[in-house]
Amino acid sequence: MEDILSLRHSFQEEAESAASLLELQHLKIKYLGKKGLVTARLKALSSVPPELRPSFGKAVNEIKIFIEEEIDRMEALLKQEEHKKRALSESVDITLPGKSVPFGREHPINITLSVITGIFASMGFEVEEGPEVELDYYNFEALNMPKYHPARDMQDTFYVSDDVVLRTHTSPVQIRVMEKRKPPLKIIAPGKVYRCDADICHTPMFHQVEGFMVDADISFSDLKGVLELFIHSMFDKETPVRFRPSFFPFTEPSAEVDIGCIFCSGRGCRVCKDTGWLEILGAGMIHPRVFEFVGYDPEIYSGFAFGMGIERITMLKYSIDDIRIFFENDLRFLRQF
Ligand code: 2NM
Repeated sequence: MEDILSLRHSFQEEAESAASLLELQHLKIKYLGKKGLVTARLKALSSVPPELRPSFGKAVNEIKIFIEEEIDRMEALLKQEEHKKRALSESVDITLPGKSVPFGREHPINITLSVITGIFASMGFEVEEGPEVELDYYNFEALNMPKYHPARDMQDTFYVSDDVVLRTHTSPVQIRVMEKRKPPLKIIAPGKVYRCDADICHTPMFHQVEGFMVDADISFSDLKGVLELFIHSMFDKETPVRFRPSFFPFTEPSAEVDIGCIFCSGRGCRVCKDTGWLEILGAGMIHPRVFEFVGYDPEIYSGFAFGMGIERITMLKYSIDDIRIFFENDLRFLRQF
């Protein structure tokens, strides 16, 4: 009985100094485990003289229950304390200012592109895209620029291999569309184009929107109407528009389209080089030879096409005088749009 009493004392002492759930777990094993101190007493019951057995058995049982209850109680206590400590250390100070996530914004080139696309969409044009790495055939051949044609030199082409180039304009998209589909077609093709050239007016990659309309009986008047409406939506409704004769291998006749200088209202300034006009588009009636390449009968179908540089139009709209700033990703520039 003394043994049981001292067991109770040593347990109580150890229990008091148990400061964590882990220590309590060790204590439980030490006393109640398979090789535990209380378990050993229970096993020893058979070697106790028969007359003492009932009282000894009762005492061992009582201490077993006592230890079990004590451990359960302490476990609950320690769990509560640990929970409190965690809640305190993990608490959030809701008075602190939040961490703000800076918003991204649209690049000025994409802003202009959206405006242009929106204007043509309102006239019923569809948007089509195509590959930037393009076959020589689609970039030149089918656009009436055979090998060794002088117009190819003007375009400063990046060659990938003998018959593969980085597209120098988005016209190859139009060829691919015409090959696949039948008129009537009203399509614009926006995207990146590549020319080996770099100064304040040129970057080796820039953006273009080209477009075309093909059906029976499409005339130069349709070209003028569509482009004038476009220009008057893009710039002021009163902006003067002028068509000048020009040359492109894929159109005949061809024209360059100018608007009255938006900086000096045509009086003459540094931007328009004292001409009073700014060139913003190239256009023309699609060459019959282009129609033959895509399998359209030029006796039945006619159409117009046009092309413009997005950077140039964006520079005019926002008075930007160096094209390279679009691609430097200086946030002080990009945040102004
Ligand atoms: C321009 C100017 C004139 C043009 C022609 C074609 C096609 F594929 F239909 F023949 N697409 N784009 C064109 C015509 C582009 O850019 C200054």
